Amino acid sequence: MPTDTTRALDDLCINTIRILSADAVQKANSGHPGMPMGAAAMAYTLWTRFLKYNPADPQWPDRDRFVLSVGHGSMLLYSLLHLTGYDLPLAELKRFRQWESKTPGHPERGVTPGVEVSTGPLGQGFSNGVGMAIAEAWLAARYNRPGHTIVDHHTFAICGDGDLMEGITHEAASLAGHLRLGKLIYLYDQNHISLAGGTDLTFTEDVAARFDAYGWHTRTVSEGNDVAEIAHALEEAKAEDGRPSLILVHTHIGYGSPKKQDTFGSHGSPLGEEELAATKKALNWPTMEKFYLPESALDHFREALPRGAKAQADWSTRIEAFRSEYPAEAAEFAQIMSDKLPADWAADLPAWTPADKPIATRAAGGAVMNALAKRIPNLMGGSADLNPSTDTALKGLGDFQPAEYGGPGTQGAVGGEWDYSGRNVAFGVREHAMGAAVNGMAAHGGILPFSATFLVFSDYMKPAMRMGALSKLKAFYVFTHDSIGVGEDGPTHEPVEQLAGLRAIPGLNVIRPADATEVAETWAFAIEHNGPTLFALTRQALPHLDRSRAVNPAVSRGAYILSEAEGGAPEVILIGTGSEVSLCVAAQKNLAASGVKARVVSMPSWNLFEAQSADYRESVLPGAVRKRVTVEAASTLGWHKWAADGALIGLDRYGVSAPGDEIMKHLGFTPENVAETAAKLLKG
Ligand SMILES: Cc1ncc(C[n+]2csc(CCOP(=O)(O)OP(=O)(O)O)c2C)c(N)n1
Ligand SMILES: [Mg+2]
Repeated sequence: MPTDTTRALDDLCINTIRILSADAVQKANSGHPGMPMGAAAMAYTLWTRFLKYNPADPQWPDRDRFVLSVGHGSMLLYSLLHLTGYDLPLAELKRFRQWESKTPGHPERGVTPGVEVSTGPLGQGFSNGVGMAIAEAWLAARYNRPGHTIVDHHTFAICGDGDLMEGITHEAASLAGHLRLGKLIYLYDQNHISLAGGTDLTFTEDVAARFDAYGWHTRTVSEGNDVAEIAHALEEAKAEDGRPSLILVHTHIGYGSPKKQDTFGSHGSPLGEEELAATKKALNWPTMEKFYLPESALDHFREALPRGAKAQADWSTRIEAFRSEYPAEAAEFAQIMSDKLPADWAADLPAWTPADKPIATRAAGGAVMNALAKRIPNLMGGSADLNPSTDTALKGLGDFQPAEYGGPGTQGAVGGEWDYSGRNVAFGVREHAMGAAVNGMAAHGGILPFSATFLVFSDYMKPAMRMGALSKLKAFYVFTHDSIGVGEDGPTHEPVEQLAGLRAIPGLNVIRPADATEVAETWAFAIEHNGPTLFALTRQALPHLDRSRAVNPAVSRGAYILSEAEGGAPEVILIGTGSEVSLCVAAQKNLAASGVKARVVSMPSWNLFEAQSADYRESVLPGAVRKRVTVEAASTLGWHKWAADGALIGLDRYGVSAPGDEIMKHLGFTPENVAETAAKLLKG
């Protein structure tokens, strides 16, 4: 039983989180005080009694992962990070939400030590956590040996009503339940208030029943300020290793504020000086002084430092023992955890020649991924129920599944081991959660994760990819069926405007390779690059391009001269991407027959080209050659940037259901149309 003194210390610590958060929001005159005040007790209990972390080494590989899915409650996390001794001085909390502070409005990975993922768009953090738990389970299955447990940590999150309303968490929770991710433990800050009112306006389902149905372990904590009750629920959740856990904690938003507690008024605005003072009084806070931290509370929080150092030292001892018995495995583990590649990672990359039979770039992608996966042990991922179409199965490398359920005989199983060591994740028809889970796998560390689906469904994944790009996560988003070349499935399945939107995402490398060789180069770029890469691959077969007249062909440069004009300087430049590059090559021949000198530029990636030197860009697209034809079976939005005084061949309408090659012809994607358009330009 807790003594009165421990209770008093608990209360003091919990109030320290509340007041510190409210003070910082007040000083910034901006932010969300209610959430930290309501969830302070659960956060305190987790961070002082359960969470395994070392504030002195935020990157320690075997730390528990903590995700604040309710990113608007960022001051809760910043308070915890400061109080427990991370490198986040109080001065930074005093600069909450200010220019270049380490305490941005919502947590941002890479800005604040101890922030695992950027959160704010509700539902993303919840779903990142599922990816983190996948990563942990895979690493544990691959590296732990009897007597050597070197990967053994939990993923905790605090989520809120908003998270659980979002569709993405329905997908992610369903997936986590299916996968039986027992080391996933979520605290749900169930305060019945969201931004614009009470949840009786919007959200009245039985959340526990819903999660029970997903196969989660659920438990309700009826008094959200009761440390003992919260601790008991967390113990129970930790003991439950066959199911993820959701602990529904009944809390009061804005707890302690006489006028604003339990109101949506405390959700997203400072309490106000008067109400802040009244809150301090109501909570028996000893002073009105701002940013006051009681010494005994700080001392108690700072016990995290020796505790964390000891936990990490114990782990280091275990790693040493592992290394002496399993040197090769230990070396591989060290390599992947430090995000390094094996020296021979590219050794098996396939190569093609123009004489080879045409193949779809999705098929080339599959061949390349399988070659990479043989050498790169931590390349893993899967598709949203599209393995037969995306060609992204890693053959024979196992199905990431709970060993006790189903089995390798299951229809659609990739083959190999059927357990958490499997490298193929069946994400199911859950694109949005797939994107966020892949981000979580990347953020966890130790995994090079990929997702796969049709390009048209990138719309279902885009919010997650935006977060991946913002956070510079090394993730591979593979998309196939990248144009009207899809054919018979028709306009619902034929992307038009997607590329334009995706290209507008800062930090996302969008690459649309033109043939199998460019696919291999795209993968090679992605594997070595820090940050996310998006692949746009075809369903239909494409010829292998002849590079005998190319100048420094390299996808990594974004665009290059694939086929230089014969007989002198080019009069016109034909710029294509993906499946349309071979049309440009054929058009070049047509034009040459009538004496027109045309250069063909393959432009797999706008953003990579933009990153080149001005000299290089000028060498590919000389300012003096202003007649250009751009060819892409997608929206023309943005192509004016490259076309100078030229013409755009694109698709500013929906596609059609018909055989793909017929659609291409009817909608103007033919060598003849490209050549005629160029000829007209030159005449005009
Ligand atoms: C995807 C998304 N939609 C909308 C918002 C804006 N928003 C921020 S917090 C919030 C309400 C969240 O409610 P809840 O999780 O209950 O948080 P609480 O009010 O309890 O702190 C909304 C709508 C957002 N951040 N992300
Ligand atoms: Mg709420």
